[in-house]
Amino acid sequence: MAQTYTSKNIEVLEGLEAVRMRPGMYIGTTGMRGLHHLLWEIVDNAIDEAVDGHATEIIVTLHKDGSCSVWDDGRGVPVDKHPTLGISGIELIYTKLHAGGKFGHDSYGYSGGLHGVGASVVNALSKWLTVDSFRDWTHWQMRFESVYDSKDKKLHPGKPVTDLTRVGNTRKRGTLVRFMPDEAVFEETRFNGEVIARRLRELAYLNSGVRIALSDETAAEPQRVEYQFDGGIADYVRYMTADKVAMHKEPIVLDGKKDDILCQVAMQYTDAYTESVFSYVNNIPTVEGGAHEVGFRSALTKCFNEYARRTGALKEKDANLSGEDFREGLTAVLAIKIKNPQFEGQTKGRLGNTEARPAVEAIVTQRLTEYLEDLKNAELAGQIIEKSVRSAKVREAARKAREVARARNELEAAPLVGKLSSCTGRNPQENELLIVEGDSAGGSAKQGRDRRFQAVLPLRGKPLNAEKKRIDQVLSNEEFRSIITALGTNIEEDFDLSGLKYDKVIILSDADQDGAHIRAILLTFFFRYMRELVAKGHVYIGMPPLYLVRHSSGDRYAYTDKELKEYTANLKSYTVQRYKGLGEMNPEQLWETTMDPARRKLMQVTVEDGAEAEHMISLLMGDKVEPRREYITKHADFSRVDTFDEKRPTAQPAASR
Ligand code: 2B7
Repeated sequence: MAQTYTSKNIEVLEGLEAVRMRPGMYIGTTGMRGLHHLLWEIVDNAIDEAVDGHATEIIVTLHKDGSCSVWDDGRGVPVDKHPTLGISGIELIYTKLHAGGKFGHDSYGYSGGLHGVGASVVNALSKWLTVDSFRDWTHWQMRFESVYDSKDKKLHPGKPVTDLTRVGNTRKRGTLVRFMPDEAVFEETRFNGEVIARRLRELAYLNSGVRIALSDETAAEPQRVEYQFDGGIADYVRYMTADKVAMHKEPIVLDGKKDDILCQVAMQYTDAYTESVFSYVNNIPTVEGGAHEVGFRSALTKCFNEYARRTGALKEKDANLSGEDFREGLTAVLAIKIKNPQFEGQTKGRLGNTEARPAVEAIVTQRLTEYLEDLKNAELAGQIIEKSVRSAKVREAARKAREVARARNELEAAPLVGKLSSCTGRNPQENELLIVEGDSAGGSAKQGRDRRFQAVLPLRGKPLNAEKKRIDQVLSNEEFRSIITALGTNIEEDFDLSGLKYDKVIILSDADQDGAHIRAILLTFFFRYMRELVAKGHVYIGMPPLYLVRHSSGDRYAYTDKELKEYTANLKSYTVQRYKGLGEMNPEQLWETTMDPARRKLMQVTVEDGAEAEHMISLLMGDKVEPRREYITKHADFSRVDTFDEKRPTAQPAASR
């Protein structure tokens, strides 16, 4: 990865050619993620300019020709010649690897760049790129292209094809960068407006006051969204708790700076039973946590325990409450800025800088202590302590109950008999569990499946809403118990992925509102109690077809209304059968349409955007019915659901066996 790539290598590979040769080293992948990474690199520069106090607005535009541009109203990229290199600031930034980036000077204090690459990488991976700098009443422009040289038979990426040109006078100030991702590099070059809007909104929360707009000109109807949150991460927390019952109206805000580490916290308590802490480092989500989260958690535990003793809620003889108890019902955003972030872990989502722990701990301890000492806050503080004491009692009771259950081996025995139809294959990596809504569809799935690798677990009725139950109630629910037992991973702090018996856990529910609700409940359960299962990409949603088109040339299944239109566009006499539920299909049809790995459509559920998932869960599962109904009718599911293509050549249709 980028870490092992030293400046020595760069010299050997000379400039931007190196980026072309190994794009993955700089942007991770050449798939959708990598494509968007290009945009984030440019947006990062605009954000830096804004956070530094020179720009107030950023506009991202998706153009009809497939290119993308970013505007900020900052100082404009410098155009004067570099004293020793003899080229303009623009040329330097866009053609020299790492200029101004990770290895360069730090004109900006805290750089984000997950891979430490800059604008030059974007240029290297683009067909063309233009930079307009509006500075000192002058509009400057320069254009770069990836050009093929017939003499040396080589592609030269990111070459200047114009001089730095004085376009004319201007009253504007700012920078406009427009680029066209090269389809020779990327598997897919179409930007996803939703992904971009979501990230821009996140950036708007994390950088309070900055106005960030997205203008999508690629759609039939041009669309524009604009985000600006003067309350910053406090607004973000409010957004996430919007449909929960909050204990207090205003999120608690704590911030400070220590040893060059800037730290901001916003937190709010609700009547939920789970905790939702989201952390960021230099605007990058740290989904795997790290030193800063550890510091935050220990400060919280320490401060509240001290406060509980000082106010007499905890007696001398009492043991301290555990951190978990103080985090029950907590929704929090922790955002820090640090000079040389070290991202570690499987998805580079964990902060490794050990110095972040004591710094964050000190800042939060100091600020939270001040907050608790303020008499204005005494009532809320008391409520939080009370709630935490209750939580500790319940947790202790649940732990005892679980121990008893474990001793009786209850989780392994009775409820499953006759429900789960396991598969014959013994390799968990090849096996999948189909969780099927309803007994009748469950029956068809059992008959239609390939029993060598497909296990079926039918669900009777609706499992209870995991969002609103305590762990002991979830554990006593038969539907959830059978899922936990079938998967073999256990839950929460006992969760152990190595016990997983199925590589894919596939939810099969009807394509109606009830089906959507059941799906949402199951996803919530996985998200809350087996988050790693979701994070590691084991959870999928099976998509049953909506229609069967019968025609003399053969029958065809349509999975969307769009497909139906396409399939029937040139047909003369045909009939359309609409499927309302999985139960309407016979075993063979169910296999063909929804279970056969070669033909089915699966969506992989990911939790890249935990905060967004959090908001959607509270919408889907919360007490307020109206927003939920609206949401379900508008969207299919929570979180980011990616379409997923798969190939499993070993599987045979049930009918042919
Ligand atoms: C580290 C490099 C990339 N840069 C500057 C100054 C302003 C500035 C930029 C920018 C993205 C798309 C619109 C500094 C910093 C280069 O040096 S980059 N604005 N905006 C940007 O790229 N937006 C700058 C000191 C004095 N004057 C200008």
